[in-house]
Amino acid sequence: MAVSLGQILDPEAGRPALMGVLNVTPDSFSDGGRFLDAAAAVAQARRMIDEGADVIDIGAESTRPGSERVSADEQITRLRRIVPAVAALGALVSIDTTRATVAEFALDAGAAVINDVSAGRDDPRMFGLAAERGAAVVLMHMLGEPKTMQADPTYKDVVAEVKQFLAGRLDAAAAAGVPPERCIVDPGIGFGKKLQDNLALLAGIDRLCELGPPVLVGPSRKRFIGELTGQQDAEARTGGTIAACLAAWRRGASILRVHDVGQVAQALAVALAVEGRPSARGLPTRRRE
Ligand code: HH2
Repeated sequence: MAVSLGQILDPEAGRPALMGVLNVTPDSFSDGGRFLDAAAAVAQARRMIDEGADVIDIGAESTRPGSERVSADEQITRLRRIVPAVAALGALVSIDTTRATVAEFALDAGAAVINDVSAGRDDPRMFGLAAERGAAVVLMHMLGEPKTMQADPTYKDVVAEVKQFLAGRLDAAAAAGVPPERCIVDPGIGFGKKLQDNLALLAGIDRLCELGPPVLVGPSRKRFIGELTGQQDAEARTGGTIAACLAAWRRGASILRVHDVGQVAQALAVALAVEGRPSARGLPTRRRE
């Protein structure tokens, strides 16, 4: 199924799309172990859709700082029952993986978006697969790899460097047959970034928008919120998540990747209403073909 990003983005309404996070992992930083069970995972997906999620992003490998790699076979084992069941709910499904074998399994099971936090660098087959299958691809910036990325990330001008990296990955994707119209770019909040880097990137979203494709941001529950607020419990960082999402949206972000879909949707409904935007009445409605 060739994906048109118009399925999830609605520029006329002026509201961003919401990507609900579903981690089918024992070790994700904020919800590890909660959705390993297929019934619990599908119930969570249904809840996020009811709360206004446009896309459900399913991942079977944690990429938290210091995390260990998970083999493609193990990822597929974790995903086997869950991807088809979530796709059957009618949601657009995104697969959060850097391995083409896992992405291929998910596309066969009903996913339409590949969320590759390595932006096609981990698996040389990823862009070819996306081209062949007409999938949309999220290209995310990461400095280093999850195991070591927070050791001492250093930038001269983080926004310029991330922008240049993403421009290069858009070129690589296009060369492999994935046009920019099927790409989404993401600064990779928390992936090899210090606090000031994350803040500069959120403040600099408008510069990333100049690349052309929609910009996705994933600040949800992340460590920088704890650093700013002292909140050590990741699940209690919803307020900080909402503030980061609204700041990014005001600067042009089109897709917000979040765990707490209902709370973020509520915040957006109010923010949109204050701005007099057309979709201000009620919570967001999903757009599908
Ligand atoms: N963040 C995480 C995972 N995948 N994908 C994109 N495109 N952007 C992000 O910012 C992003 C992502 C990390 O968050 P989470 O999935 O909650 O944790 P974990 O990696 O521990 O499973």
